[in-house]
Amino acid sequence: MLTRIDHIGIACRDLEATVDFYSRTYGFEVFHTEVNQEQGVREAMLRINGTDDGGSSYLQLLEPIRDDSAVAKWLAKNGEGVHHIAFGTADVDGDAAAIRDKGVRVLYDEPRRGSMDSRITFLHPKDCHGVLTELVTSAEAQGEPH
Ligand code: CMX
Ligand code: CO
Repeated sequence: MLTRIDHIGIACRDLEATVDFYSRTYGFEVFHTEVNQEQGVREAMLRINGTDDGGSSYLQLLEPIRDDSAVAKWLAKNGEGVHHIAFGTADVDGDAAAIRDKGVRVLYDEPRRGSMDSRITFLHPKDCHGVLTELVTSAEAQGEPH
């Protein structure tokens, strides 16, 4: 079951400048940074709020590290802005399978590693009314009963 907004992914050209904007303008602080080689991004997670299932909601600021990455391709076409939304679930495997059965393309056969040791997969934006949609099971939620 999808129980919360885990994060909103925002594509940017300069991670430090974008972090600085969110920090100066709204007072949001960096909770975590990492490089995800597989996804081809440097990223900063800004924690916005806790959620009633014990998780959190974040902004995920994404700067591409390779020209052939999904975010680089998207930036070249659209410029900076909202790239995807991510829903949180305790069971990314089960939810992805159920959504695939409804005829929505799930991009990965098995969930991959996302921010902060989460497990993630994506739904094709063309099957989701134009919204690239990510499903996330956070590290904390892995192993919880669902
Ligand atoms: N939101 C909405 N539509 C999108 C999109 C996005 N983020 N990215 C691509 N599209 C649309 C394109 O506009 C294009 O539409 P048209 O055919 O109408 O022009 C179509 O989808 C195909 O796009 P493309 O530019 O040719 O790109 P690809 O097909 O090569 O890749 C996708 C699209 C979704 C398969 C790829 O971006 C992907 O695998 N995404 C998942 C991984 C990812 O985004 N990783 C970065 C984030 C990591 C993280 O969150 O941790
Ligand atoms: Co994401």
